[in-house]
Amino acid sequence: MLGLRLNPRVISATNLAPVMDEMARTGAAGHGVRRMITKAEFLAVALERLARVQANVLKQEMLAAGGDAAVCRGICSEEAAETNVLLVGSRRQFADLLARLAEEPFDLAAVAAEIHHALDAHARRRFTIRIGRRQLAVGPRCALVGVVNVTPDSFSDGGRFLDPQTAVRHGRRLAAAGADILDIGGESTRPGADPVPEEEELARVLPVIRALAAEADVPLSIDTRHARVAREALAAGASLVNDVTGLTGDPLMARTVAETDAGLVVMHILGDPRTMQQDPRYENLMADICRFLRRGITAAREAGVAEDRIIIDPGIGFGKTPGHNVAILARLGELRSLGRPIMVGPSRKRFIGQLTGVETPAERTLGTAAACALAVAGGALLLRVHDVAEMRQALAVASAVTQAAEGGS
Ligand code: HH2
Repeated sequence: MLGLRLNPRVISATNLAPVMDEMARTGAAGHGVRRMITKAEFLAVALERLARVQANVLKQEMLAAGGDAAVCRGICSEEAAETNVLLVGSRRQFADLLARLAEEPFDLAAVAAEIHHALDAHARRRFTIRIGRRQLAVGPRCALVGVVNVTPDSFSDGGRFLDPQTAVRHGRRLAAAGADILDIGGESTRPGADPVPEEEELARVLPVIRALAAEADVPLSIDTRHARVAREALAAGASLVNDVTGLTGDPLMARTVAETDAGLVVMHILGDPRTMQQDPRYENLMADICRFLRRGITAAREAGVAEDRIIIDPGIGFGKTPGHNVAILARLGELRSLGRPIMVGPSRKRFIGQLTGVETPAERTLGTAAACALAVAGGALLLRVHDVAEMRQALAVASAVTQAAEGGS
């Protein structure tokens, strides 16, 4: 039930914890509070490409439930064959709508099931991610993924950790500073970067993975687009594959992950690293990212990757203008509709330089902390960062405030 057909997205929801608190202070009975809270939570759900008859019945039923629905103007007069739909209402009104749709023909029970799944997924705050033989619990606590770039040309630390021993020392330091995962990469995916031959990528990452696997007590992730590199890195001790192509690159990647018990990061990218920053355009930014990630999750599951091993990532900077990156952070919560934990990697990226005027990537730590804190407020549960100790501090505050606002399960 991944909603590939309608690509449903829950657009907004109010913070419930303060409302619950104030209701309880009135002395109202517990069951009364639970009933009333469903009226206090306001939701908007976007659906794509509904057939005319479905859209018309859906609108009628949402109006009957006390909510409202926007559809394309020509849909009643039969000028349009299909339409996108935006439903707005309280959680109670959505529950009423779903009950009504279950009785309707025209495959509306299936539409109801997709909306139901997206609403449930959006409300979820805790996940246990399976990564190899380990389990990582996230929500409300956020996990930090420390970056170990064994490359000569990464945008922020290229060349600093190319020597394996230096890279291992760096990984050790990040783990000691509180990294929950170390993400090791041997190919820069910065805008305009040239691909690296697989042999070279392997020669860079394998010694580092072997050494860290022997001593570090944290799961190791391999940041690669290549199934062969992923396979050999997993054999050397990694247990998570971070595929920045979201399974659209190497056709063997999904099967490679499925054949092991590794976790998988499905990241959104528009185009490929060489060309991705040449005038990136979206029809509907969040809908397009959401659809891409749904396809990635579906491809992973069809290849045999268990759902509880999958993490999603909107891919900050991968085929995005600064405006796109800011909009993604502002609307990150919509990706909760997919029901998988969200990872975000804003660390030191160019949009932070453009917003702050700070030219040197390594000096963008404070801008990164702000981006990470806001990502957490939007629902991120894993942050991929270069500066682990500093971000641990920022996240401690951001997680506490977010939890106080949301409560939630
Ligand atoms: N960003 C980079 C690389 N890998 N993976 C995920 N899942 N999400 C990201 O945002 C992400 C990523 C780019 O950062 P970095 O590794 O520091 O640079 P480079 O690609 O130049 O090595």
